[in-house]
Amino acid sequence: SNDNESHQRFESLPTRSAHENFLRKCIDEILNSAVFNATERSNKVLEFKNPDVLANILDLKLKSASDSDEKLMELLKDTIKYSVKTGHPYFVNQLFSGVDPYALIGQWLTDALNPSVYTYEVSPVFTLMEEIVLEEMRKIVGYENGAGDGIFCPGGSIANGYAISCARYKFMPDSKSKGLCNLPRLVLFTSEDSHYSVQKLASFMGIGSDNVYKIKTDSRGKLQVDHLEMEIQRAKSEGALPFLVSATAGTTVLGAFDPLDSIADICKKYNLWMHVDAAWGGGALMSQKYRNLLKGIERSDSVTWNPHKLLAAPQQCSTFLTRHQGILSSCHSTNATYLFQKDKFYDTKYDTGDKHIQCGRRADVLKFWFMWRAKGTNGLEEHVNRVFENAEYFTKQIKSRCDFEMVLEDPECTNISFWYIPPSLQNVPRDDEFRLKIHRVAPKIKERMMKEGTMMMTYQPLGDKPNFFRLVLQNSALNKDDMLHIIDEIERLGCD
Ligand code: ABU
Repeated sequence: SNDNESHQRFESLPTRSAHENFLRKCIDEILNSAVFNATERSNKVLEFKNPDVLANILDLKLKSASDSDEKLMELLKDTIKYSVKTGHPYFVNQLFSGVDPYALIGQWLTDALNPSVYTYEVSPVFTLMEEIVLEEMRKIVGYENGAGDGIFCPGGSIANGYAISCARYKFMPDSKSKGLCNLPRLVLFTSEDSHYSVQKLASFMGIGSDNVYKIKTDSRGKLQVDHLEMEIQRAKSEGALPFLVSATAGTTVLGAFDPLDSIADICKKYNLWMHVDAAWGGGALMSQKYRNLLKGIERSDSVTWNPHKLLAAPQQCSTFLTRHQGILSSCHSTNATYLFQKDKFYDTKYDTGDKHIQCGRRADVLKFWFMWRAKGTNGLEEHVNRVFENAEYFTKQIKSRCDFEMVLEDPECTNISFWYIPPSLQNVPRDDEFRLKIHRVAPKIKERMMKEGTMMMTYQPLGDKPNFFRLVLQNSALNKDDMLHIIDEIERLGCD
């Protein structure tokens, strides 16, 4: 019986060769199906099934008895088959995509070594590697000699939370021990187009979402500095304590870059912590041609920069950088004596884990470092230039077609927002009925592309704008023919 088999299997653990055989077969399958076939243009991006149907197809239930290697291989194949192929050139749905072979090996090596980066004793290589990479990133941001501090953390939202935490600590160091009682009402400022995590983390940290003052954006999606100043003055007149401005370099939907130099002037004038959420647009710093988009970032107190976005490192690879040496540690350390013993035989300043709010932590640095070494800084610059050039080419092409309309006439980053106007709506008055109908076009085309599995591109409304598509490019394996294919595919799917 199955129960007997699993019992025997448990008692006599498979030999190294049995393990090796299984691992090699799995790795071959993953390479073939999840990497190479998954990125073939002629293959589908996804095999969509509704949740109730997929739940019936997949054998997900956990059991008392163990599964055979053959069964496990079947499960592995099903997992690949029904997962979205985010490395596929026509997965242009999100702020990440692509498969870099070197980064993938770095990712796999991370999993093979399975470290946790909190102490030097268990992660000697990764501790040093993190310091090197973070210092280089700070230099690229423009902090003098790369001085300051930084961490790899789980996602841009958490990195933005670190900014709020460090800024609060800088102005109210007692908050670490005393908590929120006796604090004045703290207010932070961010644009209405900034990432939702700023508000989420402000709530999470007890600042409160009402104390996140949303600053208006202009027609290009950039924070309006005069409104920022008015809101700072309003907060002060209310008796609140303004403490942080979270600017954005590359907004999530429109890809707008806030005017960082002007925001830095305001932060200096009112003595506020300046954070730049460059989770998305930070990659542009690698390019001499495009880094000017972030001019002024070198004056910031802190930066969120996710290499898993524009630089196309695998998920996830997210950093928080600050010019303030030691603040992460002062703000977050608790000196757990079971882990961060001060009487170790090596220099315990390399036990960097206590400056994080996490304890166990993946070595997300390795895949990025390995990819960086494989491409060189010049290769990363070429990658960035390539995705920007594709974005410019795509924009030029849709501007030349009468069935597309731009949301932003001249997008700054590699997200391009546009409406597709199907033939049935091309010669109708632009009234409320038109708006209602155009609002339904992108969801319908999205449904068709997902059901056919040919492409994935997201859509959203924004403010009073009806649903529009957002193409996102960060995979430098795409070329001009792909840009034309994507446009043709929207026309094919929406031609009625
Ligand atoms: N910060 C996550 C962005 C998700 C997306 O719109 O692709």
